[in-house]
Amino acid sequence: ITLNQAGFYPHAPKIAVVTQPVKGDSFYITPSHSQQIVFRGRLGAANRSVHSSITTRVADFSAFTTSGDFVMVVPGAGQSPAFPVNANVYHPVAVAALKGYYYQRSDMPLEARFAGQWHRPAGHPDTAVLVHAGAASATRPAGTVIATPGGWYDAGDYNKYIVNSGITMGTLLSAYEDFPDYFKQLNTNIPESGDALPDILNEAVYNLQWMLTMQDPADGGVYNKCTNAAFDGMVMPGVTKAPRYVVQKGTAATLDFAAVTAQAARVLQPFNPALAAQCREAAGKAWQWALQHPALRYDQDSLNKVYQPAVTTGGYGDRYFADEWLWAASELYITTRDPQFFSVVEKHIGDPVSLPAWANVGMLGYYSLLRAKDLPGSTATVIHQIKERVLALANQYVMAANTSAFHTVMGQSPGDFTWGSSSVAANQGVVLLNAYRLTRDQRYAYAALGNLDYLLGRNATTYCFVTGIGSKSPLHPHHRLSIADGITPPVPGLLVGGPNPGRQDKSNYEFTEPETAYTDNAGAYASNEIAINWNAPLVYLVSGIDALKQT
Ligand code: 9MR
Repeated sequence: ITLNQAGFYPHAPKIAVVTQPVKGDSFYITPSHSQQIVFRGRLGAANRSVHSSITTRVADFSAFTTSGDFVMVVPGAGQSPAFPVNANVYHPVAVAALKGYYYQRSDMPLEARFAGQWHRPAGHPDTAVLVHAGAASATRPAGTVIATPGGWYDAGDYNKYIVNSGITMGTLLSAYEDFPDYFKQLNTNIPESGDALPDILNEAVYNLQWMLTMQDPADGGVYNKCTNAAFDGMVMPGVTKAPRYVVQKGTAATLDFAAVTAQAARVLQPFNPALAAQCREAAGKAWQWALQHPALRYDQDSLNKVYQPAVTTGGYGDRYFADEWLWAASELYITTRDPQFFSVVEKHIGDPVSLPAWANVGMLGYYSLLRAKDLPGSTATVIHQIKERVLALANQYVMAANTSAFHTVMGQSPGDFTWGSSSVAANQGVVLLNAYRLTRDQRYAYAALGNLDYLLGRNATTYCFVTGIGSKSPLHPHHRLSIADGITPPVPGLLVGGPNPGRQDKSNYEFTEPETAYTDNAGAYASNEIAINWNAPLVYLVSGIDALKQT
């Protein structure tokens, strides 16, 4: 019996999904510490999943609105894990998901008063990083030493990638821009808590300060990443002293940087005008560099044929830049109101736009344009078109949820189960919350909630995909910190990648169908790693839902 292990709101849809055959039609709910039946319901018709050989029966108990701790019993199928029903069930998830970034901080010690049992020394200082041969320029020849400290580790590895920071920061800054009052109250107990900035911005500024160091002041271009030549072993960060490098600048990194710094400039303006001004200037310089290098790919394999040492860490080597142009132009336009940027938005308005992913960021520009206040009337036609597109996608999602075996939007297309599939579910939820904000049509909010249900347990694997949350969550994520720290529970608040039938890690998977190809094994990096770009839409989704329940 799979369900959202974090629990349910008293007055929202509540669905459990039974994944084994049962003869009867009935289910009931009891308090977790008594046999008294407090709700009885009927299972829905059998529904064969299109992503596995599982046949499901839906147990809809939305009509049950009592707060407390409960279990569901399905005669013939046993009972569910205990789950709470109350108005705050997702708040701890929202706090944990944002706090997850603190644990990824690279260059500062994590103190026990903030990190609890996961306290640890600082990791990589990155105060003396080499300019890689493939990144050499006139002012910075190969081997030049630069400082590029701070920022979050990307994932289970200890490298810092601008492209992936881009979508992550854009998503977090958008969460703040969409729910500012909520985030002004949200305290994650980090060293900066209690200062003038909301903690989501404190956390984002930590990574922003690093991103700013990745821009070459001579020309405005931005290095693709700060990295080891090869992945570190499964050790604590900073234990190995392998040289660190910045590698070739690229158009995706530079435009993502421009988008993030442009957005940060307007978000930070009320809190830190000096940093905001620095960001605005950095964004402009990055844009200028991109105009000079409109389609320069970071092509690691080709670079490795020419330059030493070979770099074999994550590539994030996007080759299609129209969406980065759209996103950067959108953010720069909103922040500066300079019409040159809007003309680039208009140029790309006919481009296909799909769900956000690290290589697909156009939608982030859409979100910002839809949110922006007081845009000139001349933009109205374009904004209208964008709104129609977001709503069309959301409508397609809502329709899919009603018929799918787990009653989720997730899985509406076979491609949903890919590397980082959890972020697909989370980003679909973000699309839906944007549609809800545009229309206040509750169907969108409920469909978003359905994908949160998916992430927190109502799925074919029976796992809640966020470490430390619920009754069954990953214990062995592919996360060097969690593996090497000697602490039994993994670092909490981290969203694992989720089912991925590609299984590129070649680990042993007990289940291999699209929606079951997940294994809680530390070697299974293709389904059980964590990553900053996956946690960000989780932060948006769960915080947005927690924020909207008031309204
Ligand atoms: O999330 C990335 C996924 O879309 C790619 O298919 C995969 C292979 O290139 O890489 C993933 O990103 C990894 C990055 O390259 C290195 N750090 C860990 C990331 C998550 O697995």
